Amino acid sequence: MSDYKPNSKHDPQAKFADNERLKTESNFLRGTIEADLKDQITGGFTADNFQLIRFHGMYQQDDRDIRPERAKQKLEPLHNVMLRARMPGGIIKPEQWLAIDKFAEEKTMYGSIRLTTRQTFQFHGVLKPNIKDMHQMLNSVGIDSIATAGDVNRNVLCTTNPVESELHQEAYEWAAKISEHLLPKTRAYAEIWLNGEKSESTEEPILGSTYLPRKFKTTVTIPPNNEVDVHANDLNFVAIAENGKLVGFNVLVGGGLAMTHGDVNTYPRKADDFGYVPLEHTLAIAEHVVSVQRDWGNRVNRKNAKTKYTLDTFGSDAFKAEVEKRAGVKFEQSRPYEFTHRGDRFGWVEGIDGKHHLTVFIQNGRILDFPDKALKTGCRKIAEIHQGDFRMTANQNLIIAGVPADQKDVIEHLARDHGLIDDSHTEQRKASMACVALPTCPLAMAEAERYLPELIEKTEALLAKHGVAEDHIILRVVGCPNGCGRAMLAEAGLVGKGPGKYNLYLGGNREGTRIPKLYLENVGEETYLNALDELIGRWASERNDAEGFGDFVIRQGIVAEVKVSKTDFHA
Ligand code: SRM
Ligand code: SF4
Repeated sequence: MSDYKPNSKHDPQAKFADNERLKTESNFLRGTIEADLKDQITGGFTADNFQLIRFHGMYQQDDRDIRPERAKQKLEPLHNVMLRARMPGGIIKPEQWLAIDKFAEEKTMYGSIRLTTRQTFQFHGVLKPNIKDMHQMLNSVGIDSIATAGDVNRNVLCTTNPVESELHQEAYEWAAKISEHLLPKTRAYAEIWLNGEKSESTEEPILGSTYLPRKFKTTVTIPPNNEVDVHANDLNFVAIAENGKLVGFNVLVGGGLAMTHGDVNTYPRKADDFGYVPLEHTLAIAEHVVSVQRDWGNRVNRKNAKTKYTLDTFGSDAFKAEVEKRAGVKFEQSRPYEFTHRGDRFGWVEGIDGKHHLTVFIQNGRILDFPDKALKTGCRKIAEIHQGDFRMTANQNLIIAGVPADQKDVIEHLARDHGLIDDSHTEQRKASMACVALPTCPLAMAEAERYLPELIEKTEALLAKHGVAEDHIILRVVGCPNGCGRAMLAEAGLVGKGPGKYNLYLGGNREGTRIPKLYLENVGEETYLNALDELIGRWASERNDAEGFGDFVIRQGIVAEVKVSKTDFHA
């Protein structure tokens, strides 16, 4: 179990965070969720259960647009839950799609399926009486939502690359194995949501009885595509292949993007390269990166509890040596690899197995029947006839994968008829991303998803004005500094500060290997668009061949490069 030495490197006087108490007292994540579920007086979950349902993949929310009106009427907020499914590698079968489509349509307040930046989907607006049915529906088609939130290892990402099918299949299998290996062992989920037999408390040999100090994120990545944004993750297995066969992984530890406005002890940070391990050590390494973080991570201050801070507190070398000691494995010298891009490859591609794969752009990942585009109906109609599978990308898009040649035409027709293929989308639109933010996210300080379409149009106009309409900037907007839309790896990232007010960060690169730096603080649209207008103008006329916007602003010294986050990010 955990050999966490209270505060050895952290504040020796401080008390543990309250989340530690609630995990300890939760009886392995059971709490009193079942009793709460029967309580009709409130639509919400009370006391510790509000946090504990997260470990089961749900967050309590309410629609912030209608909150003031309900308060005026002396009604409690319209409590509901958001559910996030566990989908290692983002692969979902057509029959599963049809089931989630039906549930979204019939039993959620918003009717949408929301693809996330971590290769899964969310339902928003599930009212209490429908929660158990939802889990049972998911279970009936082989989906669960265990550990997609809370202080555990989350949904494991894997590069969606159906083209090199063999390598991808192997990498995907590792993503699924790592996900299983690091899952909580408690039976709480089955007992509460699936009417499973009641059991006594459980052992958590990997996570420990108080689980991890904070959320933990893992990827399996196939270079040269860094679509999963490794530097947003605590633990990354970068695939190394020889003659098209996977032989092992370079292991990158300690990435993460969140910060708190005004708190210089928080910062986005890239992952450190620990070295190469052959395949057979993968699970041991995963287990012991987790176990060291479990035991050394800060359980006093949740704002400094993620692996990135543990590395900066103890030193990356000390952390790595402890992983080697516990796993009984020495990291070898890293094998060479390169990330060259991270966008999705839209349109059709043919895999080495002769199957065809269609990547479609889903703005903000929001699958819904919009007045001008019936995206949800289109996906449903495709699922009704599709013989392959769907893959959700880490850029909130969707791949209709494994299509035999004789079905290509019919799928393309359906996609076009329902707006899933739209040739008018610019490169800029396809390179832009936002987090959910308002109205469902309780932490949003400014709009993101609802603002993105307008911002894209304005950015497209600036590119056109400077004669570079065919080019793009990796542009990301987030409603607060938690950074769920990964603005802290964008070439231009807007981070919400207050209604209509953002910080503008510049200088990430196209490969996703550089953290951007603050350029403008707490400004409104006019100010940041004027700044972008000037900088895009300079970029268009002064850039080197094919130089990305982020590289340009660094080369020109418009912002300083962030090399070591701890010292450079706030300097
Ligand atoms: Fe996130 C919290 C949405 C990816 C960092 N995130 C939230 C919550 C649950 C708000 C809350 O705690 O009540 C948001 C729910 C909004 C809603 O209404 O749906 C939320 N995060 C999302 C999603 C849906 C954004 C999206 O538009 O796709 C992504 C779901 C991923 C998934 O399927 O698991 C999402 N969140 C991320 C990422 C990006 C990534 O992982 O690639 C990050 C930054 C990377 C990182 O972790 O450093 C991210 N979310 C956070 C944080 C800050 C964590 C920290 O280190 O301090 C929070 C707040 C927290 O944990 O306290 C948060
Ligand atoms: Fe909510 Fe902030 Fe995450 Fe956006 S970045 S979804 S506003 S927590």
